[in-house]
Amino acid sequence: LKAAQPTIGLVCAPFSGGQPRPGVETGPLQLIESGLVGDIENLGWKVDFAGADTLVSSSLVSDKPDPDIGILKKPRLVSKVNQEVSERVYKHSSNGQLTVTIGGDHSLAMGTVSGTFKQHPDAALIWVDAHADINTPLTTPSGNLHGCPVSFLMGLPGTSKEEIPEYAWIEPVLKAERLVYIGLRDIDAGERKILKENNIKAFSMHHVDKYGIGKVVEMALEHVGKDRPIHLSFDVDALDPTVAPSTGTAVRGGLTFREGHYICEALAETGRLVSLDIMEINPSIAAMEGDVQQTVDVGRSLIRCALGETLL
Ligand code: 4U7
Ligand code: MN
Ligand code: MN
Ligand code: MN
Repeated sequence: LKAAQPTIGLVCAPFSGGQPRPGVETGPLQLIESGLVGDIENLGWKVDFAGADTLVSSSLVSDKPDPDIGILKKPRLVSKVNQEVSERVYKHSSNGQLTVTIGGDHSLAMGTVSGTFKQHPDAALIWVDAHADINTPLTTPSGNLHGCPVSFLMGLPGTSKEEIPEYAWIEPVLKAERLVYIGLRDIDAGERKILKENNIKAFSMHHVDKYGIGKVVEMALEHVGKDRPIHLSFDVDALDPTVAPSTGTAVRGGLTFREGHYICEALAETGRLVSLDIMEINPSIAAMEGDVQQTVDVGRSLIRCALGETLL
């Protein structure tokens, strides 16, 4: 563990407004109640944690009218919550802490990445997900903002202050060459075009099969530049549904338990991880007994691995 960075800033984000399925807002509390804080302390970190129910803007804004903007659903709520998340993450980050944000739906990455990049403008973003989450207000087929955070962070067409002033606070901090995907297997037509036109590096499940996860992570780090601070945004639906069943947008053919953990371990090994998101655990989704506990346990162990548990 790095002596210069002995504290984890833990941000709890019990939020579901970026997508339609109830329950994902209870993911963070489940992680906390199952022992996440103790896990992190046992690894030798201090934990700076304001509590599990401290995200206030969600309740402040949710009872106000929030009509669709174009096709976008709950656009003001998602914006307000993320502005608050961004401030929280930035505060931890500017105090030299490694930030861990537990969601909640993946629209929350608008806030986490904004907050991280304010402190570390030269950072790289590693996005582990079945989906690219790079739809714009003009391309999204669903209007669900958990499928759009990356486009706002990059300032793609449709996200500018002029086009959508409700999101004027988001700075387009993310350059295409600082972004890399791992685990993709469900991309919309509009997203495919964006990835291509912007030359964004993406390792799909095809590449994981072809090269193996070790080589994929090595190539991913090489692509973004080996010496940069790293923000890892991990959507648990990157994992195969047999590994992480309790999530809202499961897609079969995903990462194995070990492949998911390998990514976290390899990033821990770089010593350059400055921010980590674990997103989209939905404890209300279960086909079988044990699904929720299994998914929460996987979330906890991904976090432990990213914080150095398995480094020898
Ligand atoms: B998640 C989708 F159309 N692309 O935009 C969309 F397939 O954070 C899914 O990765 C987005 O879970 C999934 O709604 C968002 C859809
Ligand atoms: Mn996803
Ligand atoms: Mn996602
Ligand atoms: Mn999802």
